Amino acid sequence: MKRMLIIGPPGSGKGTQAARISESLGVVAISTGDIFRANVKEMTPLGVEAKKYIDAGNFVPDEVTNRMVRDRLTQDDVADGFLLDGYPRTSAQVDELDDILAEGGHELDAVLQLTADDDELVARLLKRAEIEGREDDNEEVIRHRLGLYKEQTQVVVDRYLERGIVRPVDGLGDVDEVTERVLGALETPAK
Ligand code: B4P
Repeated sequence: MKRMLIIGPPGSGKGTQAARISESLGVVAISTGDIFRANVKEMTPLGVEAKKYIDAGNFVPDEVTNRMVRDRLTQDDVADGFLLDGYPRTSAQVDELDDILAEGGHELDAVLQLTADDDELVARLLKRAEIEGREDDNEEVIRHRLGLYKEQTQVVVDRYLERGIVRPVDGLGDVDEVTERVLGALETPAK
């Protein structure tokens, strides 16, 4: 399993689990959210552009996001594999990822799908708001992000389900428990 992604609603534990899987399996984890936030912090042109979307809980436009991911996935350190976290989030991003991989003669091996109910997701993100103070972690924006997930990202999961590469993982429970399930899911047949 070399080329993977982790998908799930905001607060489902994508970033948390991606860091652990990356360490366990020795693959490079790439988080689009982290790349955007690093650019916002440095006030690069990309960061200035992205900030207005992120703070409102909206997706950064596909064109901007796709260009950034293309740049990242064509670097040498991912030639042997990667774990994408937070991308693709729209159908257009699925197409772009397919193109990038096909150009290198590759395809996606696995999609880890984390699930959790809305009340748990909101509770986790409000807790993170207290600790990290992220602008996009207030209840109104969180509910908006959850809505966008259902409207635009569920179709991404559906497209991968059609390919039979999705491995659903229950994201409820403590972080270690979920990590065990994620690693176990990579050993079992996909749906
Ligand atoms: P992300 O950074 O992907 O933000 P997120 O959906 O909130 O997920 P994250 O990975 O940070 O949180 P996690 O679930 O691990 O995106 C932020 C924004 O960037 C987007 O809204 C969008 O504007 C933009 N963006 C990013 N990618 C984009 C794309 N492809 N296209 C367009 N725009 C894009 O964890 C959440 C909290 O839960 C943490 O505090 C964690 O500690 C806690 N937690 C995790 N697991 C837990 C567990 N088992 N139990 C209890 N708490 C847990």
